[in-house]
Amino acid sequence: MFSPALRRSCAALAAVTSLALAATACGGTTKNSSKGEDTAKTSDVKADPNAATKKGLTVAFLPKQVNNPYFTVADKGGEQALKDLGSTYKETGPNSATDTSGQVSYVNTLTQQQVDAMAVSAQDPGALCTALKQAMKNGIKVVTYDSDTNPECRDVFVSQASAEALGRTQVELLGKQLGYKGEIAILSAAQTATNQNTWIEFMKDELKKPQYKDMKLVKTAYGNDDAQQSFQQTQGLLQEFPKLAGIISPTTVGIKAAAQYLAGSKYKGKVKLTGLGTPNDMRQYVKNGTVEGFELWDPAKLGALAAHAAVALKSGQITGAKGETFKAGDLGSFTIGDKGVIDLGAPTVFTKDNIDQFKF
Ligand code: RAM
Repeated sequence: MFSPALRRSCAALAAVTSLALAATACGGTTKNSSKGEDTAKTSDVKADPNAATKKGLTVAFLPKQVNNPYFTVADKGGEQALKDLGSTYKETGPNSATDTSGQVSYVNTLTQQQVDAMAVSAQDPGALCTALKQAMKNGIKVVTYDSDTNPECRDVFVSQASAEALGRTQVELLGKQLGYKGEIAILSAAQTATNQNTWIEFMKDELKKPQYKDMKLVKTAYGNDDAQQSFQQTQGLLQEFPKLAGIISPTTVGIKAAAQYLAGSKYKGKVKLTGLGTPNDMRQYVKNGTVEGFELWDPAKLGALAAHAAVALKSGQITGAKGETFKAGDLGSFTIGDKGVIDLGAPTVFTKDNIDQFKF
């Protein structure tokens, strides 16, 4: 749409002036003809599924948190896929899962650097929106993966699995382990995390079904995807609710810390724990009887799918509209669903019977 020189000056202008001024001067707003709204997305452009896959692109991964082993694995998947596609990978991001302003700064820096696309796991659904819209106005494709923003702030969201299925199945797993009885708590990540909050809404809805009438959610605690805070929050839950029967922790950092606390306490094997964890983190707790079962998707495949989606967008094979399909290498073909969501597939439940088959 813009010449490289104009794009460069627009990005430079955005860096030194107010975003609104830069947007006006660069005329970056595209009309969404179907809705008659101003949008940063180029939704009037048609996808060409047969367009050649572009090479030599730079795709940046911006996870919620860089020192979280889950994102290390996910982003490595993205790196490998980009290598296979002949493009370049880079990763940048905050150390803490509650540093939303840090994430905003990283988005702005990537915009100034004029990457071709970015894959972002958002700490908050709205906080990154102004920065991401500015990126899209500069021709950068925006993929959210793992944790979404509001839909208008990105081109597509690469989701680990259906959010509804993830929320409901975690309650089912705990229900079975508890004989459908007792007080339960949730140990989540950051209070603003889009992915955890969406799953928790479905958990609450699942708990309304008759089979859960004797299970009561007494509290949702937040460990902020920090090992120490998550450990302390688990300890706090058991002090506050001495009759607590079970915990769901829909975060790899949270479930590991909760397992560590339970394993060293009198509650080991008595208070049930499930949620979302990596097999590598949880293996010892499954083997020592602290945890019976939990679930997750393959994070490397999630990262790889995000990379493929970014390159397909930049190549013009997809625009983010419902019904468009694209190929993602060994992962197969994917179709974009409602609100630009692409689902990776069904998660795996890990127990002592299968955990040794999984090495991530
Ligand atoms: C943590 C993060 C991530 C989530 C996983 C399950 O690593 O919160 O966003 O998807 O857990």
